[in-house]
Amino acid sequence: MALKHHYQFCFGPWNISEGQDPYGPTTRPPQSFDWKLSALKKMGFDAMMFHDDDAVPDIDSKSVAQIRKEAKELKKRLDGEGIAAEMVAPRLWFHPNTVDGGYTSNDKKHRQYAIDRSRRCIDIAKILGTDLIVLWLAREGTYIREAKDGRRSVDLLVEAFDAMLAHDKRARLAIEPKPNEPMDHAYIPTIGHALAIAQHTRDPKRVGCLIESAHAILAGLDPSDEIDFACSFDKLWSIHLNDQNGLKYDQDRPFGCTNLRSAFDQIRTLERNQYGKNGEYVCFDVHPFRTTKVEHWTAHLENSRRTFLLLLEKVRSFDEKAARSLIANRDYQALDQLVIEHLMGN
Ligand code: GLO
Ligand code: MG
Repeated sequence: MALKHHYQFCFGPWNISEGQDPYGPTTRPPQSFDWKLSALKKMGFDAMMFHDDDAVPDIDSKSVAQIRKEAKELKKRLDGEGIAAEMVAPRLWFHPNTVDGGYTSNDKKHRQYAIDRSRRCIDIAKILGTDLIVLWLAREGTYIREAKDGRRSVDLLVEAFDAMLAHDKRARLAIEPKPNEPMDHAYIPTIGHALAIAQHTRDPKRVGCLIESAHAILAGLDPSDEIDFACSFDKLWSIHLNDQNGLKYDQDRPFGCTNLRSAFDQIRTLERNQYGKNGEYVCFDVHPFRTTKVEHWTAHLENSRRTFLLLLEKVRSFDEKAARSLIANRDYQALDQLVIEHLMGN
């Protein structure tokens, strides 16, 4: 019998990627947005994540009126398919104006571009029926420490967040921290930083966070601790589950691929915090391996969800009573083995 649960799943069009890396070209042909949307539906996912220019392609060449018109058309299509938009994120890392960062660029005109584009992103989100704006602050950092003034960058980030909060009184900003890549160092590397900067804004209640497993690992942190920390502030508004093998380039491996025990801990923490009960989604920010053939193109998404659900069973069948008594006796050695054997099916 299928496991009863309340989780709703989603992914973004960029998660059906073509295999390009810094050392070589794509290994799979590009697929249309329509194809990706129908793949999502076929696989039975509930929602799609969007960058602003996933929703309205070539956004920079379009007027505000045109952007709104296209967003409305997309909303109609999503409604027709029964697919929700989980969030919209301004893609502030492609355009020449964002080479030196968006909100923290040293060029005033470029900072203005980033804020204007973020406002358009918020307009799109509103039309698509979501109040959630995800801010992965890709280029808000430096390659060399002397290039920017760190203190000023914090002020500039707050200024930009305030402009977004003022633009739409209902919009909520979920900051997605990542310590590095593409930058050497990012200004908001962890959930602690995200929640601290929220307090500086004009409406801290509307600034929360999104945890990505791989990003926490890259920061040398335990993703489940990051989850607990964010949840203790009621600020975990979205999550990107995936996996990461050590401190390397950002790998976006299938959920559970590298560290099953960590994946188990992440779900256990989500369960304990009742994540998803307020409509938050479980998103898989995963990519196919470069070697993946076209006919296996979406397996990483279905597999991530399958692993999630199998581990959810493991979480629910874990002997919490036995764990509690081992904890009471400070027998963490036996607790360790209890977890290991449970995961191995004993
Ligand atoms: C990259 C990020 C990226 C974001 C996405 C949404 O490391 O994880 O995939 O999640 O662009 O803003
Ligand atoms: Mg992500």
